[in-house]
Parts: sequence; structure tokens; C-alpha cells
Amino acid sequence: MHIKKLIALFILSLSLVNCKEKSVQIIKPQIIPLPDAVELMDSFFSIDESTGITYDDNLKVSALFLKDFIESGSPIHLKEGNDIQFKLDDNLKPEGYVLTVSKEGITIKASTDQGAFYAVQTLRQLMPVSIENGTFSEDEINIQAVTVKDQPQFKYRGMHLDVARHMFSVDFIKKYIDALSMLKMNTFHWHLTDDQGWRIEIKKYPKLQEVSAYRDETLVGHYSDQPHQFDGKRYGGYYTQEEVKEIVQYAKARFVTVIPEIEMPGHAQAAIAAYPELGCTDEPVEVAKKWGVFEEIYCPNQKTFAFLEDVLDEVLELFPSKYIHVGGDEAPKTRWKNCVHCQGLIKKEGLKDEHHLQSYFITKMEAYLNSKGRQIIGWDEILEGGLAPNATVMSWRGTNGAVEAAKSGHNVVMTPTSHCYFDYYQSENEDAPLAIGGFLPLEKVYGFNPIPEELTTEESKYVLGAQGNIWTEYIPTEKHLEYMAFPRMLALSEVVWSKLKHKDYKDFVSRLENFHQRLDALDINYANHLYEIEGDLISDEGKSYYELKTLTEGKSIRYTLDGSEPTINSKVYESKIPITESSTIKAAVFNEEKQLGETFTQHINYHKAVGAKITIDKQPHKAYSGSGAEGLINGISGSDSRYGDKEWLGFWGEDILIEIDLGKEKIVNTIETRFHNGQGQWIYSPKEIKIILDEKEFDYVFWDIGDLLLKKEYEINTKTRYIKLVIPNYGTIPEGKQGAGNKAWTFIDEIIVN
Ligand code: TNX
Repeated sequence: MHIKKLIALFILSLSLVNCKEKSVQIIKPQIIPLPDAVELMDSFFSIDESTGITYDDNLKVSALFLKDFIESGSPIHLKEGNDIQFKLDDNLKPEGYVLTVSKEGITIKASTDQGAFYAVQTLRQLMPVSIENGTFSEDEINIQAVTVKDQPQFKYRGMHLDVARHMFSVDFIKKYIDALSMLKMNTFHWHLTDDQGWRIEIKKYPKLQEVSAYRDETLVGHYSDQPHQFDGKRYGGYYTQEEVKEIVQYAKARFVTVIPEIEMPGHAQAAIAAYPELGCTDEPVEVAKKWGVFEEIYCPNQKTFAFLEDVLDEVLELFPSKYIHVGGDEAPKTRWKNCVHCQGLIKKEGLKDEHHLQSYFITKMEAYLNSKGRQIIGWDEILEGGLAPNATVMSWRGTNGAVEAAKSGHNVVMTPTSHCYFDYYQSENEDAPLAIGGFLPLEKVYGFNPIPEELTTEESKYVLGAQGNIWTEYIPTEKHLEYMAFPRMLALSEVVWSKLKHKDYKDFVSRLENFHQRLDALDINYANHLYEIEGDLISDEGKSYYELKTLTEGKSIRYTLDGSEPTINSKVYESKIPITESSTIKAAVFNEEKQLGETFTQHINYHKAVGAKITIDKQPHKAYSGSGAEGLINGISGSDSRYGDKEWLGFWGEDILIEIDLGKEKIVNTIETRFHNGQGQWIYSPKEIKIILDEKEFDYVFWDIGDLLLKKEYEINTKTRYIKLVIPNYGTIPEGKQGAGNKAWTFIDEIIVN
């Protein structure tokens, strides 16, 4: 009743306003990425047929972008005139701008066309979304009067796209670039070559098109599903040089630099399939049909260097970018170890080992590119064996690489898997579409700070910015790619553009709720996280409670405890729920009429250690610290198929000792441990663990570590108060396994005591 009355009043007041003047729809600023400073005024400006636009010639691209945006999205045509003005202001930072909308008109000031372009992107978000898809049919666009002063935090604001594992149309890539530039991102890192396909036309080497661009078939399902199955369908294609030029041009018009990546010396199997002499064995290989890391790498011989220089010559013609990405990641050294030429070269050049040979390789290519006026950028493995003198490092294996590079005076772009891998799962919902693994929810992306805490202010100047990576092993279609990219790309845009002190996740989510309409108008298939529920078990003086939260305001959470689906009539959540036995909580967000979003389900296994005291002798890695040690005995198991949700703790290369104090002696019949074993992400469950009770000691050796989840139950049948678990790390990953040569991760979740 209450609400209905309110609505009636609201409609009445609207119609009263309407009597006086025409109804005016004004969009309140809800800009993403959040600008530096926004000041609202109590008026608005109307763009209509009488509105004129003028611009300084230096700001022409942005002015024409705005004109085209309005004219193609609405029936309005702009004339020449001073209502909308683009003015040069040399006092502003290169990518900064000042946008002023008043009753009289709109002024955009910037020192560069790029700055003005970003003003236009802000202005665009003050206009109705129907302009985005040409369905706006009114004769005036009303814009909130406002002053926005803005400039970016980071110089490098990027998104990556892997087109080797799966390929996407030219039109789609343009759409992707459109989205980047709308979010004020300025770099598109185009991953063009890999083991599973070579995707750029190189005229001097026709077999790259005939052979390397196609694989015979593709792995079906996840790499961890054994035995491997294939679809039997030839897959591939490549971008012609004309198409590449078109894309580079398109990006340039939106102030996006395209950085091409030509992978070397690893991830080169597709090229070697066409030209076996580029490898170390001369044996024929095929374009890879499944994912992972392959042994085939370029042999550091004259033929290879001549080939790569020829390839780069054509690449440089197409891409004017300062940086050329040379890959450098995941290059197993087995072939080089067994190659007479490589071993001779190591001796001749006085190199220490194969890592130094990789460094020799990259330094040689760097010298070539430097001689052509370009700089190299490469994955952080290029640090191993010594960094090429002028290289920029793209840090993906955590942040250590970044710290090392910055401390030695090299520029860095941050793309750690923990916060920037948009190929990872984003939801805990077990029905989420198949992904490579991991767990990277929106909030974690949003919370990313590109400056590693180990750096001083001076050193942090070497951090150019950050980038979201989209590897496409498990992303075969454009719609699926959008689902993975959005809205995480929006969160990242704020990470790289907005000031740290202004960031506020709740506020971001409320702006995102509004932004959904724009994404709909742009026909972007985003994942919807707005009505998600977050739950937590809290223990307090031996008592346990379950707490439920949701981010969007003005909605209610309804829940059940008997396993039934929540409905509009279920109990409304008001305060934390006492938990005294194993239970299943099902909850969902509702408005007055219906359920919004999906149902959240949490099973709580109320075992003997829930609420006990727990300590671990090491801190989990900061990117995977979940809900802390307590999370290991909170009655809640993490996902069976992903690590990285808040129930999982990750330790990198460390042995750990866990101690649980049950508070008093209890009869313990069994203890169960759960370890993740996602070897593609270098997560290896331990080979053995030891359980120590008050007096007794039990050793357990594992042998079946093939499964993604190693779940083990141990018979104990002893009275005890203290339980210790000694968990050695798997160690350095041996040759032939995923991640060879790196430290293994240990991921553990619930320790179930019964
Ligand atoms: C590691 S990140 C890779 C890629 C994979 C990706 C999957 C990097 C430099 N190499 O080849 O596609 O993991 O997440």
C-alpha cells in the first residue's frame, strides 16, 4: 500500500512538472571509469537541430566522433556554431580533459585530441543509451549541467586478446576496440601467434597461411578430462594484411594503440609445423590441437633469426606501435638441451645455461627491433637469464617479476593471473560455462592495485599500468568472449584510470547497474553479478552464525534452511543465522515482485573442528589468502573444480604446518583434507602429508594425483585435542609437466574432522 501511494504521488508530481514544461529526461552522472572530479549544477543543456559545434583542428577526431555519435544515434543533425566547443588547452595533461556542460552549451578542453576523446566518452555516458543503437527518436537530448575534471592514473591501460586458440571476426575485434576506448583504455595487445595457430598474413612465408593457420581438430572439454577427446573439425584462418591495417586504423581513430605479439622462442609449434627447419629436431610436427605448453621451440640458428627478422619486417610495416611484444613465456628448454647446435652456441657465447640462451635470443631480437626504432615488451620469463637491456616486462606470474624489473630500472605492465586473467571463472555457481580454472570475481579485479607494495614511490614510476588478458582456449565464440570480458573490463578500467582513494566497490556496483543498460544497447553479452549473494560463516566463542550480504541497495534477501528453493514468501534475512547443525542455506535477492538473479546455495558441514582454533606457520600468498586460516575449518568446502574462491588458500613453493586446537579432547574418527591439483596453473597437490595427534603420528603417501581435486579421508579413531598437519610443497615442477622449472603451488581448503 505504502509503495503504491508513493508511486501515485510521484506520477502526480511528474504530471505537474509536465504542465509547466515538457518532460525532461536527464541522466545523472554514473560514469565508468570514475572521473577525478565531478561537480553538478542545477540545470541542463539541450542538444537539438539548432545546436552548432566548433572545434580546434587539433581536436578534430574527437569532435567528429561526437558529431557522428549524435547523428547516427538520433534524428538530430549538428550545425556549425559555438554551442559545443572543443578548445585546445596546453595546461592540461596529455590524456586529461575538462568537460563543462551548462545551460548555455558544452565546452571540452584538452591539450590533445586523445584527452578530448575521453571527454567525449564521459559526455556519451550523460546521454540516453538509446543513442548507442540508433533508437533515440526524440528531437532533443538533455544533458545534465556538470563540470568534469579528469585525467588517468596510469599511462598503459590495456586489454589483451588471444586469437590463436580461437579466432574472432574483424567486426568483432572492432567492437572490442570500441568497448576499450569507451572505457578510456588505450592499448590493445593482440596475441597473434601460438602453438595452435598463426593468425597474421606474412607474405614472404606462404606456408604460415597454408599450414600454420589451421589445426586438424580441437580438444573437446577441459584439458583435465581424461582421456582427451577431439572434435574432428579443421579449425583456423588468419587476418590478411589488409584486415590488419583496417583494424590498426580503426583503433588509431579511437586512440587505441595495437601492440602485436609474435611469440618466441616458445609457443611456436604452429610456425615449426610449416617450417620444421625452424625447430631443433627437423622432425615434422603438427599445429597443436590441444592446450598447454609444448616442447617445440625455435632453434637459435641463422635460419630462425632470418625468419623472425623477415616476419618482424612485415609486422613493423603494419603496426606503428612503439612496442612489439615478443612473447618469451613458457619456453621449455628440453629441445635446446638435446641440440648440438644450441650447446655449441652456449659454449661459444660463454653462456651459463639454456636460460641465458633464451636471454641471448631475446636480446638479439631486441637489438633488431631497437635498430628499427622500436622497443620490446615480453612476458616476465624474459627476466630469466638476464633481461634484454631496454625491455619492458609484462608481469603475469604474480608480481615478483614486476618488482625485480622495476628495481632494475625497467618499465613494467602488470597482468598478474590473480587479478587480470579474465579467462578464469568469475562466479562460484557450478553451472558457469567451462573455463580454464581459477577464480577471479569482479570484486577482486576491482580491488587490484597495480603498484606492488614492495616498490618505493620512485620505483613505482616504472609501473606503466595494467592489462586484462583474455586467453581463449575455452572461449570459442564471440558471445562467450563478451561474457568473460564484461563486466571485468569495466572494473579494470577503473583500476587503471581512477584514483585509488576514490575507488569504492559498492559505488562501482551501483554505477554498473546503470551501465548494464548501455551494454544492452551495445549488444554486449555481459555476465550479471548485481544480484549475487555473499555468505560467510562466523564463529564467536564457540557459537557459529551464517551471514548473508548483497551489494545492490533497496532489495531484500529471502532464504530457506530446508533445502527448498527460496520464493517471494520465504523468510526475509534480517540478521545472522545461528548454525548448530549441518544445514543447507538457499537464498536469493528479491524485489517487491520477484526473484532477481540466481539462487545462492551453501551447504554447511557442521563437523568437530568448526569454530575451533587454527594456526598456520606461513601466511598464504596475498593473492590467494581466502578467508584466512579460519576458512579451513568453517564447515564450508571450496569449489571442486576451481581454486581461488575464498575457501581456498594458496601457498607458493612453501611447506606448511597447520595446527588445530579443538578446545577439549574429542573422539576423532576421521580427518579429510582437500587439495586442488590444477596442474595447468602449476598447482600440484602434495605427494604426502603427515598428521600428528596429541601422541600419535600418521603418514599418508598419495599416488593418484591425476585428479583435479585430491580428496582424502584418513581413519584416525583416537581421542585428541590437538591436530597437526605437516604438508610439504610438491617442489620444483619437473621437466615434461605443466609449469616445468617453476615452484609449485599448494592449494588447500576445508579440513573436515568427524
Ligand atoms: C599462460 S600468460 C599462458 C598462456 C595461456 C594462459 C591461460 C602466458 C604468458 N602464457 O599461453 O593461454 O596461461 O590462462
